[in-house]
Amino acid sequence: MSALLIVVATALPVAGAQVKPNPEWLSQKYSMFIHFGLYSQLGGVWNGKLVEEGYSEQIQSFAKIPKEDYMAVANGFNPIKWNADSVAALAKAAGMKSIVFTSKHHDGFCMYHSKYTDYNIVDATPFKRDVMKELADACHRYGIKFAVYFSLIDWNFPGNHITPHNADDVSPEHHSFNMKQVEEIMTGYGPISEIWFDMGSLTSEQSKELYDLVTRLQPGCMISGRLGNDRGDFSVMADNQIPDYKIGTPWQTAASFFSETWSYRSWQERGDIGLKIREKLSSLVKVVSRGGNYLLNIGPRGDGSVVEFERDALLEMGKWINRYAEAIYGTQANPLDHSPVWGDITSKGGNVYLFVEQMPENRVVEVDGLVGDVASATLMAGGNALPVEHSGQSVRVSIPKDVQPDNGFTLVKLAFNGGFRAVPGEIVDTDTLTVRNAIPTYAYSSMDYYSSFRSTVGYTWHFKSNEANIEPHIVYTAGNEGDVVRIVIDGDARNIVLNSGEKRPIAVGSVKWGVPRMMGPRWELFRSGKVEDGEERPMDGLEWGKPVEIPVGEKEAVYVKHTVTSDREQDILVKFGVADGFRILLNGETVSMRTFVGGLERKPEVLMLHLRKGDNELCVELYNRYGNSVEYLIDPTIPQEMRVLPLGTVELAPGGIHDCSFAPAAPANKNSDMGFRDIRIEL
Ligand code: H79
Repeated sequence: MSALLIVVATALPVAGAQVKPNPEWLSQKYSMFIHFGLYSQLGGVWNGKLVEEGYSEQIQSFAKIPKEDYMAVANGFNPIKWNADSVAALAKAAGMKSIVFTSKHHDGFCMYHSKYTDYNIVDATPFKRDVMKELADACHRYGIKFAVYFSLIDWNFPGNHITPHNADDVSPEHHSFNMKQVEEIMTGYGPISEIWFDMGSLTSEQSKELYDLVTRLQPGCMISGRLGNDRGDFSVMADNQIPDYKIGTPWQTAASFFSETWSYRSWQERGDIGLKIREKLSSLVKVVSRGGNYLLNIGPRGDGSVVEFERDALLEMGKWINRYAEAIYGTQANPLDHSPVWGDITSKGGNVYLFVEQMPENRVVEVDGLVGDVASATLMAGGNALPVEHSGQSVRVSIPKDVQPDNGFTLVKLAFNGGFRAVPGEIVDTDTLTVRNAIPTYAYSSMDYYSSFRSTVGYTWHFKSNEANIEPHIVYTAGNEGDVVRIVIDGDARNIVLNSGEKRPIAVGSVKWGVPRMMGPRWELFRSGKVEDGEERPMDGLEWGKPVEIPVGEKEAVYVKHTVTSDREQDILVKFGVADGFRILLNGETVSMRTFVGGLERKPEVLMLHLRKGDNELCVELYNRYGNSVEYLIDPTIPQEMRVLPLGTVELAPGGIHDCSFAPAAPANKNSDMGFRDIRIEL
């Protein structure tokens, strides 16, 4: 135990100013992404043919352009219309707070003056100007934060090949080249607000080395989750994806103007600009109301000019954003634990901002779950007071008939005297807090681009009680023996070591296990494979509780399947060995999905399986990212008992509704799923 605690103590940040997560980054909300590179010169056309497959910035891959031919494009790359000041000015007018610029994309061509390769804008083109330096300087002049995109794969690096997935390994030579380039970027371009690592599939050490390098050179620089192995400071959703849930850790959605491409495509059908503006504003509002930053991309032409359609849309969006700046910048996510049917919500201080996108038929906008003294409801366009009723926890604002939406939205500001309180939508009314009646705190785990998923890093409950004191107990499985968890009840926080809990048997009926079957190994990115298709064979020689070593290549998965026949509907406890990626499915439903690549302690999981009467299909996916084997271990013969620990006396705050939260006390990693599938708190 003490060893764990020492590790925890050294991982804590040094006292003083908060460096990460960078508060300035968290408040940005809206930024510009720029895809500008050699590919911009081709504009989605090769040898006179439109290249329709894939993104245009990856035209070298999708048009199968020979390396020499692609490199020769540099001889004609002369973006004389590039004007860094006007780009920074555009971002500013658009309401964007930072610019993320492609220093190097997958093609390996550097848009800055790298001293480690001549394949760069200064040494390889007639233009001979460091466009990235010009942009960094312009940003700093205009008060816009400067940030860089950096591809972790590089098709131009000696020995590398183009793959269809871009989730390539990075050789030691290539990694040290990346390290040197990241160092020159971090030291030659002034303060960098974020580094947007992209693609590749790094080893844990490579991810950590890059993380440490950036943090050493620029401690406040936020690092994208696409660095892999759950090492990022902020999570990046898959391209153009907006989560429909709130995320408890810093996150961002990167979006392209057109889903087909990020970089300039000369033949792109752009459609109606008004519709595009509404689409992108709608995305911005969704992202901000869920607590994220929205990064919207432009793809300048090969001559360096900004496409007028994109410029005009950004300027129009900027006017809208400036009209409603108060409801966007410096705000918090929707305080409620649900999104209303009519749109989205942000909040700041004692104010709540309603973004009405689907005007209700009766033009009454209802917010359910806010308690406080409503001072006023104001139509943000024009500032007129609106009729408002407040009863209990429900606020209803009437929108007059003559109010027209502004680019799809009607914005209402609700001001409260002395602040408001958000009432939880779900209140547990049994005396057991379980994973099923919890409100999860989500993060976003990313071993690599494909092996990314919504992870759970904590639970919250709201429960009813009129007692002044309670004596709660925590119930856990043997798999969590030794873990340290943090439980906060009505502000009373305590760290609990899950140690020597009293044993509480669970009743078990008759269960029969069929002959296990095995599928694979087969090449896969974690959780991309379908567990139902694939050839199965009987797995011989498996003994309960004895690890079996299965040879597996890197990025291969094996699946072990069991038919479990139960004489009744019942819960059983089963112990499983884990792997780099670990997923358990019971009757087609995921029971647990975790990765163990971000520094988490690797130990067997004990999971409760809820069997139905009759046959149950259990499938265990073991994904191997590193090394050359996985160990399969399963043991249903472990003692069928939970562990129970008293938490001591907890004083409840006055009032009938109380809060409880649960999380690991010092998670090795903020993004990785925490496990604890079967935790319970008995009140
Ligand atoms: O720079 C942009 C992309 O070029 C880069 N990330 C963003 C910010 C990226 N590289 N690889 N990937 C994203 C993975 C994308 C894979 C796919 Fe597809 C997107 C598979 C299917 C949709 C690309 C587009 C391949 C086929 C169509």
